[in-house]
Amino acid sequence: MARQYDPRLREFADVREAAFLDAIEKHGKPTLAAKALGLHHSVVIRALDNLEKRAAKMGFSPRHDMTRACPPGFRSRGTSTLVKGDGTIAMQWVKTEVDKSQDEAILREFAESLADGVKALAPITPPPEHTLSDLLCVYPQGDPHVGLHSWWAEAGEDFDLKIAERLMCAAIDRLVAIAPAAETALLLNLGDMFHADNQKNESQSGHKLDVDGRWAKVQQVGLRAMLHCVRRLLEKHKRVILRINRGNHDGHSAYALALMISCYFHDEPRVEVDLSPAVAWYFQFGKVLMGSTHGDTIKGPDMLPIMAADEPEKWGETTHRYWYVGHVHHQDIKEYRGGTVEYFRTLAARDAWHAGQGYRAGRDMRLIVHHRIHGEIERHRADIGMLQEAA
Ligand SMILES: [Mn+2]
Repeated sequence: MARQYDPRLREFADVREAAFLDAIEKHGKPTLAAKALGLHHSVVIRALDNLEKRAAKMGFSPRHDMTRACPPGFRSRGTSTLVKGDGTIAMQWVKTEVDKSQDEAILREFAESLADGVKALAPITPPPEHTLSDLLCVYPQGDPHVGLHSWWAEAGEDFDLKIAERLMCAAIDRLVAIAPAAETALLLNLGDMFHADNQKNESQSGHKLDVDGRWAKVQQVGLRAMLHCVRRLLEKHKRVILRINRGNHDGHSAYALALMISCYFHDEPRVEVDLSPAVAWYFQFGKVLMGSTHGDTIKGPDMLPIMAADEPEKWGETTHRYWYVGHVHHQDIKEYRGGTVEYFRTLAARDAWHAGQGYRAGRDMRLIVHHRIHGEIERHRADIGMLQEAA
């Protein structure tokens, strides 16, 4: 008589064994099933014998009255059956033990799940197909102050780590969406990326700061937000330049952040992270020369003469000159002989101290588009209200 296989064995079968069980059900006998599959019958029988042995280890062997399978991670250590005089079962003990052979698999799966959210170097973003080589998009990030904590009842506005990250990302999302397909983009952080430079939660001059989260956590959020911004720019622009100016709040952390991002994009030639530690930074694009600094050391009226002194050749080659500056948290553009100096607003809320001092500036982020010959030709704006609605 042909061997019978219990259909409940499917629960323990792999794909191949399940196919053998299906074929036996269809053709009646293992020999016929093997023939239909083009295999020798010993192959099918050996595979299903193995399946029965494996199921028995798990406590399932109906031919031996073992029908209580063990939970995952356990295996049967044996069963004791009390059989009555008429042959029926009066009682059965199913003894289980931890299946050590599955320990490693379970641990491995757990270890892999730990790494779910972790990515190593930057994934490659495919470059955009068409870009305009005469255009440059500048995305100035005015004083993000990641880590600042404000309470609306005291400061009139709420601000914390989550809000900071959401606003930075939403602003870039909106501005990149409306940006022209310029070949080159400059992500220009104007300083004070971080509210506090260390665990002491003090400014460089020793003033106590209102900080949300531990320093390490703030660093992680800042890095994550900046990586989002760079990757978003890579979708639209062929070449992305990142400059992070150091501010009066983050003299050390700002530079560490630039280093981290340069390592992250080590294998991505489309990203250039500027690692100059200089306070004044210059960038030439055709007839356009721009300078950037946080603004706590050099003052506006001195900036254009300093540019001419620092970069006499670039000064001579260009006709459109701009300074992009942060620090004051409000909008201010002034034209001087030779160029303009522009201070930018921030997306960050004011803290309790600034609220008390009467600071009430608007909050937004800009995108400024330059032409290689004609200088600034258009600009766009993401207002805080739009970003709060979108979030
Ligand atoms: Mn600031």
